[in-house]
Amino acid sequence: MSKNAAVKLRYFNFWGKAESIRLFFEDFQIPYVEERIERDQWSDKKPEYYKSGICPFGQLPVVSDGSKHLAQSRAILRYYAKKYDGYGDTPEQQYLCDQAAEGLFDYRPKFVQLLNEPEDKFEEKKKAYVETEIPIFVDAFEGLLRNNPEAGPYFARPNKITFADICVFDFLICLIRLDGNCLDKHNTPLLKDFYQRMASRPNIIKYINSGRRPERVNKSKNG
Ligand SMILES: N[C@@H](CCC(=O)N[C@@H](CS)C(=O)NCC(=O)O)C(=O)O
Repeated sequence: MSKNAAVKLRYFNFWGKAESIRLFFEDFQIPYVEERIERDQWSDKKPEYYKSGICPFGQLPVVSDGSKHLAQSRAILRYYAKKYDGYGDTPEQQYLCDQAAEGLFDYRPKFVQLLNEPEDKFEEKKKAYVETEIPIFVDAFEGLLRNNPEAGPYFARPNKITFADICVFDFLICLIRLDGNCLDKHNTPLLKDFYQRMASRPNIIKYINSGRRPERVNKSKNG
């Protein structure tokens, strides 16, 4: 990352809604710097960032790029994806990209709800999530890969990844943290192959091993 990068990502010190953006910047080698805000600093920073226009919705993540402040995690991802060849080449590929990315976001709320469970309930709720929710997700995403072989081994276009692949990979890492065998036990060979390809990308490996990655998935102790 360049110290003089014009792109600055502001978010909390966990993965949350920013980790797909971080992974995208890392994989596509887009130089950026970060401001990671601790939760106890946020009540002071929020009104300041809102009034100054840095946070148009009073929320994070935001990316400051030159004189512009970009909000909404999915809009941010799409913007950089379009700019740096991380979207589809054709309307059909762009559709596949959006289908996977939007489909994925439908599955996130239950995952976040699980992490936000009280600590004493977490193990019990996690067991139920691993048994019922993960199979539903991995089966649906195996189906996307199986039914769109023209894009294989990725979700939107062959040979070159897109932001949708980054988003799915980001979420698969979260699921594997809950159940290390989830890609082995549900008959999802295409999804497993996809995960392994993503996990072996040199820039991804470099980032994951860099020590720069936040430790927590979200603000809760379960994360
Ligand atoms: N739709 C927005 C939601 C952003 C959002 O919910 N941000 C949360 C953190 S994940 C936040 O800023 N919470 C603090 C607050 O609302 O004051 C996006 O995708 O970027």
